[in-house]
Amino acid sequence: MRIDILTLFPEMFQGPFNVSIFKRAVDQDLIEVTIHNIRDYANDKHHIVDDYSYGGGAGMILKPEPIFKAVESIKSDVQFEENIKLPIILLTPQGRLFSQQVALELSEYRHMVLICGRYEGVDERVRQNIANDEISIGDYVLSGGELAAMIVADAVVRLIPGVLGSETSPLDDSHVAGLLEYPQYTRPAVYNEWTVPEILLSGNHAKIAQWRREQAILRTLERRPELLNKANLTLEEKHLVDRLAKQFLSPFSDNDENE
Ligand code: 6GU
Repeated sequence: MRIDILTLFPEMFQGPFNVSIFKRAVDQDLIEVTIHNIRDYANDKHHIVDDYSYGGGAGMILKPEPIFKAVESIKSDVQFEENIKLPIILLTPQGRLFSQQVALELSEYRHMVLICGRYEGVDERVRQNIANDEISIGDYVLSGGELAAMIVADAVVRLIPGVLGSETSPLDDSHVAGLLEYPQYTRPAVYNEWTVPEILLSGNHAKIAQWRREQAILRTLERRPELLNKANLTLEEKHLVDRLAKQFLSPFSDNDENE
């Protein structure tokens, strides 16, 4: 996958993209990331990228021309084909909410462009005529889209086949199955008198798988019960949820197993 990122602060991307999984993906040519400084596409002498808001009000607005020029340059660079959709995504608190589902959707593309908004906003014509998608990473306000772009890129890149080692499947991740992850332990089996659940040491793989599934369901029920509505649960697991909900979550529960 090719990822082009438009930003006023290219240096912000140096850290996260040069370590670990991301770096390995670049080194193995599984992804190609190009960071573009929006300022380089401003043609005027002073490379001005922002201006006052029409109608007044505090704060500067990102101008449309440099962003338009940067995107045009990327399109011509890759011999943009009209009939292949190229996601051109504006990172903004007004966008659709990012999720594992959105990451999965984006990981199917061969190329994506991320535009990092800054200052008080971006000229509306960028939304209307240049971007074809807008993404927010949550209901809070960041100083700019850069951190959001890194988060989107990270979540998408690790879903590209070959990026994670063969042992780790992204399909086991939290949220993929609609559940939070089960508790995990490594050696030592006893640390400060804190023990690892015995079943994990039993070697009984079927029992372990069942325990993990139940723990994932229980944890999701305790922390993010709304996720259970979308999780793919068997009928048996739905009954388990009902039982657990009664047992652990209801203040009126009498813990009657035979109910
Ligand atoms: Cl994508 N940008 C900014 N500036 N703030 C955000 C965001 C994006 N997502 C959540 N908050």
